[in-house]
Amino acid sequence: MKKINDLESYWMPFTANRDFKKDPRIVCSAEGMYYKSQEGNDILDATAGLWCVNAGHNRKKINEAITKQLSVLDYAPCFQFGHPKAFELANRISEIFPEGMNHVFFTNSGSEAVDTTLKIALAYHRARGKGTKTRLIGRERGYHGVGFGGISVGGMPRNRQYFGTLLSGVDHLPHTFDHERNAFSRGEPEFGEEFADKLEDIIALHDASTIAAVIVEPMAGSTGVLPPPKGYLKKLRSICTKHDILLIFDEVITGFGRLGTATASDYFGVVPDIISCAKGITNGVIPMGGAVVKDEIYETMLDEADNPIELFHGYTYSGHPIAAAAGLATLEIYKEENLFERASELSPYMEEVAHSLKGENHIIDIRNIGLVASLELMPREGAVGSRGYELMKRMWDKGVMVRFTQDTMAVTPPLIAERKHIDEMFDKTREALKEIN
Ligand code: PXG
Repeated sequence: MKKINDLESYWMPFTANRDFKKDPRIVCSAEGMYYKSQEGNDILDATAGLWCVNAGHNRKKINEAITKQLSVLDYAPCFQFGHPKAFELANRISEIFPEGMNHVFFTNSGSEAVDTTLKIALAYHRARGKGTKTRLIGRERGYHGVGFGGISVGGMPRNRQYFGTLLSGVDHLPHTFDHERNAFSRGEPEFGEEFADKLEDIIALHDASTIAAVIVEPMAGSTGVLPPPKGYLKKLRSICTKHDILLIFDEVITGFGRLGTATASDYFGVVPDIISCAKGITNGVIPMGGAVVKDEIYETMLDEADNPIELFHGYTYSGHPIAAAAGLATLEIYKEENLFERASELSPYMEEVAHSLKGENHIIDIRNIGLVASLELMPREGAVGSRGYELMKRMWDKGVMVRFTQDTMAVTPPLIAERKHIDEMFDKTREALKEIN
């Protein structure tokens, strides 16, 4: 009989299961900026969970809102019926999202939020008599979750190569990473606005009458933190407008304060047509996501759709009352504690500390924007990712949780972080860098 230990049954996501189960890293509780490991060690959360616990762990206000909601209304369908909290949360999100984006379609995750934005874009063009506009344009090195829509427009090869032919009618912009010209940039890199011109080439090839939407992360996160070059997003916006193509910002990471503003759209002063969000919407406590659309899209769908049900799309748990209650409490915390401003105030400090690691062992680039910093290590010959993986494990042993994509480390702490936490993260990184070959 196969020997099964008590870790074997759980097939862990995006994890080297074999390696993990030999030497597991398990957390059992969390408070504020710290997890507690199974062994009882404090583990500083340098990743806000997975870019989601923006208000820090174990927030009483959220816990109480959830507990209260459970005893008032545990579940209610949102197909053809409704409940107050979903409407209330949509209103609160509209207030902090860009002007003129006042309609929210709820999902349960970022992946679902992304697929929802793509479906809305297609249905919208069709409703307004432009049913030939069906192509979707993503970007190399883009991450848009793991649904078939998201991996089709996404540009991380491993997330695509195992899964067949994906959606047809998809093309990709080039990524904006330009190590030679932009290494060790602070904030938006100086060079690369012209990468947006490639959109004109794609449009010339396919014709605008066949293109529904362009989807990009305003700041690419999962692929190793790539802030957009100066002027790049504005250029994408103006090309999309010129050709009647919708611009979708995937703000699953950037939404709710990561750059020190409610949205990256706010931060960069560029307003897309649709925004996907998730993660920080509920502080990661209860799964939830959303697609937020411009008024014109919602109104066109309601006026022009060929059926009283304007959009044949939705999830059993869209607008779930417990998630909505968690979302409302989370947004209140962000507001009461000025957490977005706080992140903005802390980010120059994090920038300084992060860039002070220039010259350390293995470091070939350092990037940052908002409360995000990344350190890129020189990959080992023939073993891309192995140095990063080892550093991540070292950091765990030193009591800091960090995320690596191959050899790039991302530091994305909760927005409640203080200077001492930033110091701890980077001091331990400096130490660990000296210890690995
Ligand atoms: N879009 C973007 C831009 C994301 O970053 C998703 C969609 C998918 O969200 P869900 O909720 O379906 O996972 C994401 C998720 C990392 C990391 O280490 C990032 C994500 C998830 C897990 C790890 O960078 N982002």
